[in-house]
Amino acid sequence: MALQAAALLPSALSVHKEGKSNASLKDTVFFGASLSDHLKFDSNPTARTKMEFSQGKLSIGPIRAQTAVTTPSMNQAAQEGKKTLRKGNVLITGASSGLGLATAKALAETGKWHVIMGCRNFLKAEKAAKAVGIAKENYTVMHLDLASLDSVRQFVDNFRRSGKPLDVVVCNAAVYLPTAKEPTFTAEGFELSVGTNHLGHFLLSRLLLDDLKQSDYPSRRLIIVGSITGNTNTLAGNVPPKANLGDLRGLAGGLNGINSSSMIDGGEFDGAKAYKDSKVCNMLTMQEFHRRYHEETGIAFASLYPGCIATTGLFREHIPLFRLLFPPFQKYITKGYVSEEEAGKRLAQVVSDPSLTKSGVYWSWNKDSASFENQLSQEASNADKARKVWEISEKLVGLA
Ligand code: LMG
Ligand code: NDP
Ligand code: PMR
Repeated sequence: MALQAAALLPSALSVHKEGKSNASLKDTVFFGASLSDHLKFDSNPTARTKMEFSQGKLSIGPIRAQTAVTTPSMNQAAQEGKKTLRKGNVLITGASSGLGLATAKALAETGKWHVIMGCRNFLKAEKAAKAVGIAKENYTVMHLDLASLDSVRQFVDNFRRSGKPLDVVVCNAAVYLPTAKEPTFTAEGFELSVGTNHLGHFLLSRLLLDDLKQSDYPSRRLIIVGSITGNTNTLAGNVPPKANLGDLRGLAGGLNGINSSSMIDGGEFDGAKAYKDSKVCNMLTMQEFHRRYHEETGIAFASLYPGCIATTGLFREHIPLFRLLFPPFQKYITKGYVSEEEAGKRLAQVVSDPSLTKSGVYWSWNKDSASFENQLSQEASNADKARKVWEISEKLVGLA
């Protein structure tokens, strides 16, 4: 059994494997992370995670994975004796490029995961999966356009009809519109960056929470990708325009640019700020999920900053000069750069590593590529704001 459990550990995801040599305290602080934060371990895990930690790497978690069966509704007790191994099923939104694709590849390669690629462009996703060599049996592309709440609901229906259990959800997709002069809008009329990055994912993850609850997988997780640029306690987060949700008046007004501002704080449209604001919403949502549901469900809720992946499609709307200079700037000046492959391994750790089960955490990696619990900015960790964003968002997406 121990050997089987070891086999479940994705060896490619070892924390220290991709260690970079020239780490310095200065680099790390510049990067918005202090070495003293490195690998702070969970001092107060739930009973569930305690078991996983207390037994170290070959933990209860992976061993219980051996007992899983294909029916999500059957409980653990009913499974005693039926040691059927199944793969974990992980949904990754926006898996057709960049971080999402690299994560899908890293997980699929372990042989322990079936990746559901939730993508707006079906053909692009199929081609991307093939191009990076993900084996056919390890992925399924399903249509999901986060800029349409109907599409989100349709996706959830389709997924349920597939009969697959759902074990981990990764809210990864995003758009960044730094050069837009005027706002554009989702199908329901929300400003596109916040509408896609936050509201689409908010509805998706609220609906899929039920599916995660029904999963018998040992370590169920809901992960929402955050970013350093939404955190004003870092240098990167202080590059203007800075994230600021203000008193949420624009969000409360529906972000439609007609009878309310298209910006959360009620200000003038600024695409770069809208993106950073959306990332703050992502990080706040993760914490509110944790407060509301972790104890009751045992599901781990987490966010992360995977590093600056300066080569992805995220910057497709930026001016060509920026796209040319940004990667060398991040590589040689800030040293915040990571490759898509490395970032994919980091996110894959948050999906499946037995040592990253703690809930309510914003993960980051230091220069040696070791994970640690990072601090969020004041705004991105404000519990009152998290509750308000949650309550307004549920009204906007039709859940309240
Ligand atoms: C807004 O501008 C835009 O208005 C908005 O549309 C959106 O894009 C938003 O956050 C995104 O930014 C904000 C403004 C920040 O941005 C700038 O004007 C910064 C300049 C462009 C930055 C591009 C990054 C890539 C670039 C490169 C630079 C250099 C060189 C590189 C090369 C390679 C080498 C091998 O405005 C400010 O933050 C104001 C302060 C700006 C000055 C920053 C000074 C900080 C110093 C840090 C190091 C910078 C580099 C120095 C160069 C050294 C050369 C060797
Ligand atoms: P990419 O542009 O490569 O990936 C974004 C993905 O989101 C694409 O697959 C895109 O689909 C998808 N997407 C966009 N809009 C929608 C939509 N309406 N419905 C469904 N999918 C959609 O960027 P990255 O890989 O860099 O970004 C991934 C995540 O990482 C984002 O959450 C971003 O905020 C975060 N991040 C990125 C950093 C970086 O430095 N790049 C740093 C910190 C965080 P399509 O392929 O069809 O365009
Ligand atoms: Mg930033 C410590 C350094 C650091 C890091 C880790 C990032 C990450 N950036 C840093 C510093 C700086 N940036 C500095 C000093 C500047 C001024 C020259 C700068 C500028 C800058 C711009 C114009 N940076 C940017 C932009 C973008 O358009 C990107 C952005 O804000 O997207 C929202 C961006 C980013 N810098 C980062 C990261 C990770 C990004 C992009 C991705 C993201 O947050 O999702």
